[in-house]
Amino acid sequence: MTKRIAIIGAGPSGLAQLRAFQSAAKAGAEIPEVVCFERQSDWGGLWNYTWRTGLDEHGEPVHSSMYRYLWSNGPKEGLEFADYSFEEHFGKQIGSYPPRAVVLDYIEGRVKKAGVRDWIRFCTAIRMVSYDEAKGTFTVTAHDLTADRMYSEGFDHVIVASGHFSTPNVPEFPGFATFNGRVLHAHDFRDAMQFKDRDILIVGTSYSAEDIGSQCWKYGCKSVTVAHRTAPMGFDWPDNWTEVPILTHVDDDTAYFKDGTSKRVDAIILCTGYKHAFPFLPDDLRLKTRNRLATADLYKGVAWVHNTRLFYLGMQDQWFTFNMFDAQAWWVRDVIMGRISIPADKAVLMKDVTDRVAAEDAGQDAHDAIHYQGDYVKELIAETDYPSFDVDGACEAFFAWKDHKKANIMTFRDNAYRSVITGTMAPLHHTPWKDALEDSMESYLKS
Ligand code: FAD
Ligand code: NA7
Repeated sequence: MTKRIAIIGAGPSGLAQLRAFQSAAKAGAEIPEVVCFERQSDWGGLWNYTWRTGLDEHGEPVHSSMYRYLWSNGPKEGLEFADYSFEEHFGKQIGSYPPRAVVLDYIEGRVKKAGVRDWIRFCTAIRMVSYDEAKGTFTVTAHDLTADRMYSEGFDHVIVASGHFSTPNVPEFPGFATFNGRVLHAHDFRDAMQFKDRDILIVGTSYSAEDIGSQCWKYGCKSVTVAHRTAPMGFDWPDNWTEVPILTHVDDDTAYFKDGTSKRVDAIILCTGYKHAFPFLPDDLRLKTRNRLATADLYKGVAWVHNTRLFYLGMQDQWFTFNMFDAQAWWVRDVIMGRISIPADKAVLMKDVTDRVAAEDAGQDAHDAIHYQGDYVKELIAETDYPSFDVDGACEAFFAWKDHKKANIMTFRDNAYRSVITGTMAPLHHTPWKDALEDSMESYLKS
């Protein structure tokens, strides 16, 4: 009997898995039956922008954390698919920091070409997965949101590709309940124009803090104050930016900080990260991990050590994204197709996890972290037929990007890098990022 595989989520990770199986089929292999369940009405995961916040049209939690005017926050040369270049998709080389719509178009291009859309059941939320030890199979319970019908089916393997930047981590600070301005998490941030001429406070110092603050600055907010718990970001910010220690409390219109200073603000945006959340998984199958490069309990970063018929994709914190998801998806495919075997001894699997954690912890800085994840991508690729590419070259693009950010945080997106897939140099974009207020795909792709 043909094996049945369930993939949960049709974002970049789930789509990588579909492409991995399709490429094996194209090469003449017999592949299992693959069913991908996607809660949203379209593919693309976080890249599928919605104006909605809170609950969607079906009463489901809105998945996307992306916002208008979002441009890639790292160079596209670090994420390019090895089997589908930007040049193949757009018919020419394009700038290095494409806006969201351009990235989504690229993601879609590869899976449209592969013809895997029919493998996806859209508007279908997974409600529960359980494992039958005696049969060695999973029962997956799905909710067809359009027909409002629940049903269960059996699968030999489950691949969780539901993302982990969607369920917000929302700390509370004293006074929030009576603050007269708006308090929101980055997950619900949609349009920087809403903060034009406003004084905003951002809590957090990572990508969301940096980028949402930069968006608000670009679209004309009056001032940006960023409160850090651990350390300031330390970039050379524009004059109307201030970095302060963590918030202690707020009153009706003013935020107070640990160093005794205070600032009147109109809105507080909590850029305080996300939680790995899998409400559809029981305790024995549910990953619990911090947002880090070496996750807990995943052999080779993907196979659930407590039941290696279950896989997770893309659960790491991310320098590498699309090409890392590909490396994982090809590797998982090959385990399922019997081309790679996973050791039976759980102690060996656990040692793999602890070794990865120790190797990440041994790194001193971002440079080491980028190399660490690059090496992980190389390790997986070496075991499959995913087209090998110059991963070290992609690391170089990340290092140059870090330097450009350090030199000027508001102009780093005006740089260009060389593709490690096609070897061609990206063109410099026609308009500096700070002046490119209109960022449709059409305007970005004008040469
Ligand atoms: P997701 O994109 O989150 O997709 C998961 C999918 O699973 C979704 O479609 C969701 O609807 C579905 N799903 C979830 N639960 C269920 C369920 N119960 N049943 C059925 N389906 C379900 N990366 C970059 O490379 N460059 C960037 O510039 C960049 N910017 C980012 C900006 C923001 C604000 C955020 C939050 C992330 C950004 N990322 C960026 C990182 C991002 O994580 C990856 O690019 C990518 O989207 C991860 O893909 P994924 O498929 O693992 O998860
Ligand atoms: P990250 O990268 O997980 O960062 C979370 C930030 O939130 C980080 O600066 C944390 O500070 C801060 N944080 C978390 N909890 C608190 C509390 N309680 N108080 C103050 N500060 C807090 O999330 P991002 O949203 O920035 O990025 C996620 C993805 O979105 C990423 O892949 C990007 O591409 C886009 P800490 O340093 O721990 O003190």
